[in-house]
Amino acid sequence: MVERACVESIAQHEGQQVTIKGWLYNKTDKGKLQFLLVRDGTGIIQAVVLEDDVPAQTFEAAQMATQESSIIVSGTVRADERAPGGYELAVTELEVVQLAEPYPITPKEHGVSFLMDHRHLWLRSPRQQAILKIRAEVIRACRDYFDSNGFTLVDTPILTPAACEGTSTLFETDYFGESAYLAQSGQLYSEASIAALGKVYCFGPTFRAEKSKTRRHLLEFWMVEPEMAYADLDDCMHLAEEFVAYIVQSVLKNRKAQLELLGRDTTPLERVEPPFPRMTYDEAVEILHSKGLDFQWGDDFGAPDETALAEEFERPVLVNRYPTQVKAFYMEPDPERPELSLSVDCLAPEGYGEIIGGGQRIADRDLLLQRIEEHDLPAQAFQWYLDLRRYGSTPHSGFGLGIERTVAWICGLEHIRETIPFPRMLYRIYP
Ligand code: NSS
Repeated sequence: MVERACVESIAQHEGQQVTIKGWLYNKTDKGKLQFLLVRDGTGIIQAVVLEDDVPAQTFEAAQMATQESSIIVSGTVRADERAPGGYELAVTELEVVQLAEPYPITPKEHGVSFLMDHRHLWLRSPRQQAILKIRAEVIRACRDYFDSNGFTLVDTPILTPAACEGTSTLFETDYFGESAYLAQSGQLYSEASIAALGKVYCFGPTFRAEKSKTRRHLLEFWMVEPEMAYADLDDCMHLAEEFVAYIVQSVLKNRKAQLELLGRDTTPLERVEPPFPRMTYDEAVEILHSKGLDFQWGDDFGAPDETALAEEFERPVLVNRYPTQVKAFYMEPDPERPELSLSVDCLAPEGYGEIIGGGQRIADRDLLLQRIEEHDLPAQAFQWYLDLRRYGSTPHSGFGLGIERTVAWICGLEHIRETIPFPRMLYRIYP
């Protein structure tokens, strides 16, 4: 039996006979020589089929194999400087498992809408593979950070009776005759869990019926949300900077090859170390005005404003104390200036903008009820949430980090659609 190998670790097999199971990425026909580029999910290797070295049948199979055919190749691994990756396979056997039909995605340029229609195939391209690997590393780093810093994972529900982040982006569904909504955030349930566990995080898909098409918005995205009892806004900002830096450093360390494949300049990422610069909303508005932007105090920042602010710094910046009116109902007011909330957004540099939103939550039941009413939310659906302020309420804080925006920034992508295997966007639910 020939040992099965994967391309990623092919160097360990130099001089040995191995089998690689994968797909034909590309082929160069040189008459008596066929150069097959075989990919197996871990990398791409050149497999050389020489007519004189193999049975006629094997050579014919190599000649016939089409782009993306599933193939199994066996042969000897040899070092060759000219081969991409430094090693090639001198083929002795080749089996075509399935002969692929003419593949729709060719090396020529395709339009975005064509690629999106073929997302199930587009995922196979080296660039998409690299992004998916970085995404997986970002998620691994998120879990690793919280798991090793005293946070307990809690899984919060997807079907919920009420809104967390405003009623305008709710996805409604029928729950046996009652209305239910897909979760916009797990936060409210994490807040319940901290009284049991102290420090928790939830991680899962979240849903928002965003009616605008932008390069930063998805209708389904993944969010990781830590929540801490006995923690104020400063604790929250401290956690955010440590956490973001950990994610970036993990990707730099473990996904160097993928960043390189994407052509990502890693210099700005290498600077992502705590502490991050901090500024208040008021200071941010001054910066916008000094840059000549027409911004009204009291509004929320739009994408161009965030870009202008983030440009001022080389590291992510923590903008805090937004006006209460632009933030969600649960934000604790600043005791010194109640028109402001103890909220924080983390804006990524290089024009990427908000990747984190969070802050300190209202601890007092009466104020929370007042806010629920002011926001026209159905108080009935929030009784359990109000209960948390009746039985051992504490100052507490947390935030949510959007995985896709973080991946877009770290990878240096122009649009969020490439950061998730199957993006859900306005008017697109296929494939
Ligand atoms: O609305 S957030 O600012 N905050 C929350 O949902 C809080 N409930 C989180 C918490 O405190 N536990 O969203 C948080 C992040 C935001 O900074 C983005 O990175 C991401 O979630 N986000 C999105 N990513 C992609 N697409 C859309 N539509 C989107 N909305 C938010």
